Amino acid sequence: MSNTLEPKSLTDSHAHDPILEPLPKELRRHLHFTLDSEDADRNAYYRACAIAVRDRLHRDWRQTRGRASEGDVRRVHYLSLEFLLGRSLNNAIQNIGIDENLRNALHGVGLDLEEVADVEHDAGLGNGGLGRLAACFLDSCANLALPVTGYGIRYEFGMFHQRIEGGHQVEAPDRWLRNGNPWEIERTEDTKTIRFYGHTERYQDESGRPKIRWVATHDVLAVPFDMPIPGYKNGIVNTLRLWKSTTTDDFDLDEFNAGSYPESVAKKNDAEQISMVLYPNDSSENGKELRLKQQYFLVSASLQDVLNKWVQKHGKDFKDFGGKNCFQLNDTHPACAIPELMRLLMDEHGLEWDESWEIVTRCMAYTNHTLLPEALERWSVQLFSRLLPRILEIIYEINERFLAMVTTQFPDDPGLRDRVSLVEGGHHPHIRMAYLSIVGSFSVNGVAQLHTDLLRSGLFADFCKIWPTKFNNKTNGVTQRRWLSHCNPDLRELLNESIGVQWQRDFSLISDLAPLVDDASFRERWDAVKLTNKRRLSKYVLENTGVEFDTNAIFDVQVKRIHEYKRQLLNVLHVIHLYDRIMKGDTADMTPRCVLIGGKAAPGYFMAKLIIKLINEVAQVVNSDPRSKGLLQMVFFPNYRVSSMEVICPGTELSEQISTAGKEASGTGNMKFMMNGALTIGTLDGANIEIREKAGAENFFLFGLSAAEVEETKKNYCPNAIIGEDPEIARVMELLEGGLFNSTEPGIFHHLISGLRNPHDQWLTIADFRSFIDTQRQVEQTYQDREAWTRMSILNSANSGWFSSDRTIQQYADEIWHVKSLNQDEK
Ligand code: 26V
Repeated sequence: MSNTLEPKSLTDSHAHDPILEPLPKELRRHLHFTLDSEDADRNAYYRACAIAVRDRLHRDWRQTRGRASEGDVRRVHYLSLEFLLGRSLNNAIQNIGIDENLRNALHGVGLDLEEVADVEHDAGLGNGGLGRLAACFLDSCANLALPVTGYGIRYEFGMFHQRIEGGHQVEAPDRWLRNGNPWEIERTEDTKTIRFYGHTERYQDESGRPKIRWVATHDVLAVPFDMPIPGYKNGIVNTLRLWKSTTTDDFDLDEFNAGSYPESVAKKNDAEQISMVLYPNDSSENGKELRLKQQYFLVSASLQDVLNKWVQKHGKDFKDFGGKNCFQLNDTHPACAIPELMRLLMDEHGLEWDESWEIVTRCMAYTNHTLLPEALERWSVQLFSRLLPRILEIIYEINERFLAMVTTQFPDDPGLRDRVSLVEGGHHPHIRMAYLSIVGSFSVNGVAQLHTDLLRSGLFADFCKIWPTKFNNKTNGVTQRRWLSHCNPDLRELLNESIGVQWQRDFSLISDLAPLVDDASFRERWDAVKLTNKRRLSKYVLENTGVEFDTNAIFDVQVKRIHEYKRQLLNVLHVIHLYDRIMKGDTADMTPRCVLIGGKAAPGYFMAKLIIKLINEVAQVVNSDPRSKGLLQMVFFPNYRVSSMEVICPGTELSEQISTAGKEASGTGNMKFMMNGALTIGTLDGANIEIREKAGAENFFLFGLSAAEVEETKKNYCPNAIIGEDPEIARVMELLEGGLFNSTEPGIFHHLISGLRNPHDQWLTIADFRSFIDTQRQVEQTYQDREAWTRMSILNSANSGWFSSDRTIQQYADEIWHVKSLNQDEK
């Protein structure tokens, strides 16, 4: 059973505060008193459960806070504009080991735990990979008992809800807080004031030193809400602190006194807008003022929080601040932390430039998550000077001093200065946030080996010449507790029985699975688990799309944000090819296949939305043709989110990781599928390369151009020639161009088609199509050899130990943060 870990583990009795009653009694008490609920339905019970579980985390939460501050240990603050947490109930009860207790308590009142847990709305405070990574990292930090606090924004509206109407994506607001959030605790006593606008002025302090102050500002309040992050049966509960914006009390006093009460109340809206909505964009930067406000709001509130606590303990002695604190910047979004910490130290705490800079560059570390030029943040100087005048002055000074250093140290490279300047010149100068992040940090890391190599040799080559040792790799990982143990309970039980239960804490132990490939009865059980998960997925697909997947077919899945570089279009072209084979009657050795594609498109991303439309139209044609029966089905899964992946990944057999090589920084969905025994069809991109290395090349379906070949091919790319010479590809284009999938809406796919045929197509879809078709054929053949497939599946899981975020976080802790486990002595 999952809750029979070693003695140090928390059973319910350990989690049991002396002032708490047994669970069934607590549930009744919360229904009756806390919620005053007349109904005893699953909604009411979900809330009662959540409160009861939160109560059980409480004592450890307080103790963890105490231990981290008492010991004067080095601490980490993970700054991120996104934390894509998903649901908390199941995660919390598993981590503190009360899952069976709660199941029984609910059973006693005629309810099913799964049904009750299903009431919880996902906390969708992120777009995709970057935000989900932050959530997996928090889980791993708690598991490893590291003193790490997450800092983010408590968006009122998370990632939008996606519906499909007439094949098109329709966005609706995500009011995830509508029924309240039982996991958060508001801490008004830690409220901070954040400044915007105004101007700076020079003055002399009491001792006659020249100083600068930022005046005539419009201030906003930041109120923190804390969420508990429980470790896995280790007595640790860390904190995610999310800031909500609100108006200052004195903000509108003049207007208020002048009798304009409604106007002064209306201003409240301005302030509250800052934390109102998550930007649903994960590539193109649009320079919106509100977005920069969000970034500075998060950074200023979080830094003030850390500094206030420091001053309470150490007074104005900042000598050791850099030695005891580390800020990890999740991409450049919180890059203002660099000038803001300079400002706070100099303007608020009286330090000089040099000592402040010494502190800042000792405690900032930056993670880059993308090579796509359009996703690199640049902010107009004009906007900066209006919104954050003091911060801009500091950035200018950082730049001046940096460029002076460059000129002295690299006299032989006169062009270097301009190339590395934090300010991009021209008529409308901009601040390059990635460059600011590099200059202000002691560590810069990429998120997979290839990605880090490409950063070193390409985007950041000049900086690598200046500071070669700053750059390092930390290949991403995912938490096996959510992405295997919780989401795949049947596999969890099979693993527990076969290799013991410790893999949930130490995932390197999953390698103990490998010898079991030769055990026929184990393989049979492995297949049985997969079948159960395929049935569960099939039911879920039916409920959400109206299409019933045939569980005899191979389940082929691509779920992720919709983006041209991720090439969902290549996947669709392959489905069209299979459909063509069906129409031609070329089906003798065809393996039945169910294709699922899911993901959200940024609301302003025209091509991505068109791809969604095409997927829906192809699905419609394929599914309604009786000739496809038993051979091919396809769906677009609507509103793909964390909780849908929890059903999708256990039931998947083939994981599609088909981005143009050199474009996907890492990928993390690829790791979730691997753990759950799916085989990957993929390019040599991001972490796929490491997945293939660990799984063994013979257990991975590789296709397509490498990153280096992509660059070569671009020099002389003729998609029309490839199409002309390959009848199967030509036929796919013919079906697409002939209007088979848009018979009532002529011409709508014109932009997709001309993109494919364009010699400047950056994504080289046609270049990789033949190789993709051939490799998919190999997939089909392998699948027909059931034993071979099962062996490959087991070996993929067995070799996925490296992709636990526990491993990633241990590397951050050892190599960047230099922090130790709070449970060190007990180890
Ligand atoms: C960029 C922007 C720019 C416009 C405003 C909103 C916004 C929000 C997020 C982003 C960052 C996108 C970068 C990103 O999500 N990268 C993904 O990071 C994953 C975790 O490291 C990685 O696995 C994926 O390969 C990478 O695409």
